[in-house]
Amino acid sequence: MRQSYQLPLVGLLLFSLIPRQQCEICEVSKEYYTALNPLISTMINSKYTKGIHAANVLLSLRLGGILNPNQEQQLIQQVDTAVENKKPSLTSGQLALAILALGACKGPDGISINYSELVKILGNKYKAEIKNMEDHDGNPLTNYYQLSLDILALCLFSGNYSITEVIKILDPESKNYYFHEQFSVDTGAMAVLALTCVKRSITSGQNKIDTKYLETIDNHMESLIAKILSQKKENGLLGNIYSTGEAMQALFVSSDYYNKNQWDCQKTQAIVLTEISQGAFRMPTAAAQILPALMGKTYLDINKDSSCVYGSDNFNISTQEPISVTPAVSHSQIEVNYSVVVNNQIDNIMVSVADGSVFLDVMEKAQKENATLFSFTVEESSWGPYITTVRGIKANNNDRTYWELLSNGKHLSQGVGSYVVHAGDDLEVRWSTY
Ligand code: CBY
Repeated sequence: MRQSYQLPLVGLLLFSLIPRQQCEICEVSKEYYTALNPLISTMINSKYTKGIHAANVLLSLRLGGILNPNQEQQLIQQVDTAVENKKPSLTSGQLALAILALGACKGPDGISINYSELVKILGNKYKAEIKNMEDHDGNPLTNYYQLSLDILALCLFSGNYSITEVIKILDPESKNYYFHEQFSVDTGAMAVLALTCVKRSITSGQNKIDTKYLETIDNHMESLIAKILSQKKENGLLGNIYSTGEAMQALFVSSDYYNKNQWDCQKTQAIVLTEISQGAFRMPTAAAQILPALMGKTYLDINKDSSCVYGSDNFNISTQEPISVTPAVSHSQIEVNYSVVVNNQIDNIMVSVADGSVFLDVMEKAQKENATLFSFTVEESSWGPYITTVRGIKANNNDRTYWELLSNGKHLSQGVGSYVVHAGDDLEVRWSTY
């Protein structure tokens, strides 16, 4: 064999010997991309009143290479304007998500984003989260899902953060991974993505001193992955349907930390595809959080220096009927029981609402009938309305309190704007500690 033929072979051999960060990705094959159309039309047709809530959608569509430059520009504008107008009032995670979305890839030209300024502000918001933990019994201003988004964005966009602090914060034993003693798969998954970024930056970096942290990071990841896998359900879901997409991303980037037989990616993918066809992802944010994993992408593919991909021909978006967010409300009325529970005090009322109504409609009806007992306030979140106060009692992250939603005694996995009530339901908002 002549030398010129041998060279590529030698190269291939050497390449296979280089230790790689293990990535085991299962993605929907292109022939089945039509199954993803409902997600894409939900996202493209979503009309967010607050631009910042579009960040998740923008990030997801850019990672998937789905938009054309025109659609992309519109969404960028929306997110960018929201960031500029609202900078001081954004939570750390909202800003982190906006940075990830705006810098997901390098666009053709258009508006240039001043990352360094935004990343500096994020660094300050992240510091404020840690300060709050010091002052309030380890409780951040927001939550660990957002702190992980912060670390991920600071890590991917060369912001300032201390590795020792990250290791301390993201310790798998922290109470902040749990709500009602239940491990939050969404939170754990985001922490794994953040830790993976930090780990990669240490291994590819110049600073050899930092390599001493690798072992602790490995231990954290191994433990978090075990906790995520312990929430694997018989049908393949990881946590619930809304945490599965991000958990898949975490498992894609960390196959070094579990055995192949511990997770059947195809099974998880199959149940998600079934749920898509049954309309489980009508919320744009829900659609945005599941899509990357189905296309074999993760938030670690974000790279502000690599060119964006546009308008995949595999999708035929324009002809798609948008899925309406609110299910059809019929004229027939149903009766439900609604109660507000504070410690041992229960106040309840029977209300009748149109069939197909959501939890929020019930609360509004109850408020109309008795404003003293059933008054409440909501805030718009990227997952729809979020109850902040009931009868003037306010949720507070410093003491881990919130208004919990239940139906027939069971904790709901949907918010007030999306949970469709059934005749005879026993609905409850309960003053709880998570
Ligand atoms: N995002 C965040 O900051 C939210 C992070 C998150 C882990 C999030 C779930 C996961 C995600 N993928 O976005 C989260 N929820 C948190 C942290 C919280 C807490 C918020 C307060 C805090 N410390 O920041 C808290 C109080 C424990 C919480 N979620 C409450 C609730 C209930 C809201 C009730 C209300 N007052 O309106 C509710 C409805 C549960 C209940 N039965 O009371 C709830 N959450 C649900 C259902 C959800 C899921 C939403 C699913 C859906 N289809 O609507 C969720 C995806 C999410 C949003 N919560 Co929380 C979790 C899941 O089921 N997989 C970052 C920011 C930039 O956007």
